[in-house]
Amino acid sequence: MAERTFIAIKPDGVKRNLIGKIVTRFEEKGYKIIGLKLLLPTLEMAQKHYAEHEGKPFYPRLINYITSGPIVAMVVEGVNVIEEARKMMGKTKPEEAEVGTIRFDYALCQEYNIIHGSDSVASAEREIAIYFKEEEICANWKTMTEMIMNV
Ligand code: IDP
Ligand code: MG
Repeated sequence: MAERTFIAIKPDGVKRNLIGKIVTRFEEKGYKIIGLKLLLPTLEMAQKHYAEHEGKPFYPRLINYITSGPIVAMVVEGVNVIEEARKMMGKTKPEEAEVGTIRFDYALCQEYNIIHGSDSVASAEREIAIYFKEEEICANWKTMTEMIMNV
């Protein structure tokens, strides 16, 4: 069954002009992008997003980082997309990420690691609601493959 996940190209990804390359990976994989926008996260958005990390030593820097410039926020739909997008991203520490993953290929360190992806159905729903209004999600259209196959 199709799932939705929240993907964000973090400020370092935008500042390094990697938007196109990263969006392309999700398009080429065959996922359906049903929400997409550039926005500057507010302090409130960042705090909600990373509430699970509040109190950890890296939390203040994480909040600074994520509010330091625009992000590209995406809602991506597909079968098993939550788990597979995390695989495409690679592990949090780029040096532990597999060759060919987004973080291995582009990230310079654990702190500035280019991309965020939800880690569960519950996180995906929660994170999508932080960054998107329901009417900003365009779910009611068919990819070319769906059109041709008449599904
Ligand atoms: P994830 O993004 O792979 O899910 P989390 O452990 O949820 O990783 O951490 C959220 C984000 O916080 C990371 O992507 C990274 O930007 C930052 N971060 C995590 N651990 C550290 C750390 O030990 N030092 C600095 N930044 C960290
Ligand atoms: Mg996480």
